[in-house]
Formats: sequence, C-alpha cells, structure tokens
Amino acid sequence: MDEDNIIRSPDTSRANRVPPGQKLTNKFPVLHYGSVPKIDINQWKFSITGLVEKERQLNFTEFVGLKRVKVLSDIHCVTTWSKLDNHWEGPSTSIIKELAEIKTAAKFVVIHAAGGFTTNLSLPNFFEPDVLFAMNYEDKPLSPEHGYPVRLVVPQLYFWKSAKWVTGVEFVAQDILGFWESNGYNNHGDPWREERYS
Ligand SMILES: Nc1nc2c(c(=O)[nH]1)N[C@H]1C(S)=C(S)[C@@H](COP(=O)(O)O)O[C@H]1N2
Ligand SMILES: [Mo]
Repeated sequence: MDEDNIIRSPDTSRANRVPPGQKLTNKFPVLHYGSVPKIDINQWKFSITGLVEKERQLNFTEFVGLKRVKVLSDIHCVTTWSKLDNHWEGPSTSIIKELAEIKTAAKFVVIHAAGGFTTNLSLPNFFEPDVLFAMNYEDKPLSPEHGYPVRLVVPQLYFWKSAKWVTGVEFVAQDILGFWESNGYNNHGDPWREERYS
C-alpha cells in the first residue's frame, strides 16, 4: 500500500499501543449479533436521513464513485483482543458534509446497518479525521463476515462502534443508544479509559 497519503490514526503513534486489559492477536476474529446478511449489490442503498436539509440515498455505483482515503488503525475489541496495523480504504465520514447539509440542531448520529443493527456516536467522534466507511481491508474488498460492502471504522473507540454492513446514517438532536449500547456496553467506549460496560 502507498504509505504517503495515509491517515495514521493518532493511537498508532503511541509508545505503548496496547490499552489496559487488552492482549495482542494476529488473527482477525469475527464477532457480531445474528447472522451474516446476504447483500444484493443491485438493491443496496446508503441513506442519509434525519436532521439534514435534504435526505439522500446513494446506490452502490454512486457510493463506489466517492473519493476515498486510506487509514492505518489499531483495533481494540471490548472482549480484550487488540490487532495492530490495519489498513482500511473508503470514503471518509467527512464526505457526508459534501453530500448533505447537516442542520445545526444535529448533535449525534445513528449508524444503521443490515438487520436493524445500530450504533451511536457524537458528531465530534463521528467526524474524527481517521473515521471512514471502509470498503477495502488490506487492499481487498471486505469479506462478507467483516462487513461487505461497507463498514464504519472508528479507530479511537472500542470496535463495537465499527458497524458492519452499514446502510445509512441518521442525524439526531438527542443521543439514541445503539444495539450494544442498550445491551450493557458503554455509551462512549474509549479503550484507553477502559470504558467497556455501562
Ligand atoms: N452490523 C453489525 N456490526 C457490528 C456488530 C454487530 O453485531 N452487527 N458487532 C460489533 C462488534 S461487538 C465487534 S467486536 C466488531 C467485530 O468486527 P469483526 O467481525 O470485523 O472483527 O463488529 C462490530 N460491528
Ligand atoms: Mo465486540
């Protein structure tokens, strides 16, 4: 991979890259609730809804055409495995600001994924420069179990915020707990502060 124009997630520059209570693995475990959805790329839609001037839907061809960034990140799963030096590629979350005008009343975003899965983020967390809608992992399209065709990657928070099989983003004024956040996980999820459970 071309290392020149890569966005390095800030945590990859720490002297000690392993947060408290975490153990390194070279494997890439698969974790999610339910089963891997079967995605028909011809039917696939990405929607931008909620507190925006005009709601939008993009089909797969339109989404594939969006400008992309490359990100280097570390993964920290709340179940205590961490995996360093992951390369992702896809549209930055900042692309949403070019696709839709977000109303000033919007303070949080709900990420929607196949099968009704959701996760929630504050707008500052969502728009961190290292957050992206990943389509490629290590220069190859995501595998179905890791979120094909599009997953969110939020490098600075525990990996449950990195929703797989993303279908859209919804801007809201009040925070709305997502799936894992309503099932005992912390609402924020900073691995360096061990914000694991609520
Ligand atoms: N759609 C969806 N995305 C999800 C989840 C889920 O249940 N559904 N689980 C999260 C959790 S808890 C983790 S740890 C990571 C695991 O990602 P991986 O299978 O690529 O390692 O996906 C996150 N994204
Ligand atoms: Mo997880």
